[in-house]
Amino acid sequence: MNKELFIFILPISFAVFGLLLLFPGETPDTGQDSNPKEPDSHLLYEETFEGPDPFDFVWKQFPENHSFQVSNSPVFQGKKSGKFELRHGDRIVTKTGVRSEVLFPEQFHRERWYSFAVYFPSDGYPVDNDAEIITQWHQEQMGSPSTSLFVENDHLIIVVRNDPVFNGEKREKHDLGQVPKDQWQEFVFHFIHSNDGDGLLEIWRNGDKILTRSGPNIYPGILPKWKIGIYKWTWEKTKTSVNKRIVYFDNVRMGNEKATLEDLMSINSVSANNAALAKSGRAYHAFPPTGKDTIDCPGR
Ligand SMILES: [Ca+2]
Repeated sequence: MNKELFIFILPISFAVFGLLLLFPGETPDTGQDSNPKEPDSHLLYEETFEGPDPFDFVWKQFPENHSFQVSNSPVFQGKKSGKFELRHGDRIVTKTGVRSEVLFPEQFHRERWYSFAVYFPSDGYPVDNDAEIITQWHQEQMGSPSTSLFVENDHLIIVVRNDPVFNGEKREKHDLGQVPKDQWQEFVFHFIHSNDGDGLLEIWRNGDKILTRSGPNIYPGILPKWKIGIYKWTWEKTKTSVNKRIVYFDNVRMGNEKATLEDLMSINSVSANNAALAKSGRAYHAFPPTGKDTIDCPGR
């Protein structure tokens, strides 16, 4: 651009800019919302254990140094996982119960998605003659969790309570099969938390749907808070046949009401998942529900 033309255009440019500031008029519709009300992601929380401060968004209920550590092996994805360890004799850091757990923040919507990959090492998780909870949905001040995933007799068992008669007989149990040892399993839970007939609980394992349960799944009252880790109530008063429990978690996620199964799963199809795991030398195994009803222990 020559100098004369530049000197001619410059004041015109300033004048046009000034007029635009004084009279902005209609902004052309570009089809894009410059102030979106919803974030792009449907995930509210995600913990992969790859960052410097894992679980910085939860209440950590870790009584001892061994209660939680970031681990380099085994890992589900990335280079790190979360190792939860509970030993008989661990201090009690809440009102009751021997536990190494994290408590997620309160939610204000009845529909939520939850997921994690979990690994039970055969040397750190032998068969016990007692039960523990590895994830639960707990309504504050209401005793036993309304929904929880138990391990008892080496089986994974979903327990659902919806009656405020705490620790009573009104429990529904679904046996999800034998505890898979020395392999990663990814579980996805879709809830419509409700004490009424519109309640819903769906569960997938490694992309396969293993439970659909309609109907009430909480006590009347406030919405539950999510917990993962290890909670073993019996150890507060007595021993069991083991004195240590180790469970690894990875890719722990919570999705909002707009989330889908694909948002929660680490790999978006079972076939892709199996292919990826086969390539990495691991393999998923299906454990179809047996329907066996074994559990007879309270928990909170
Ligand atoms: Ca990881």
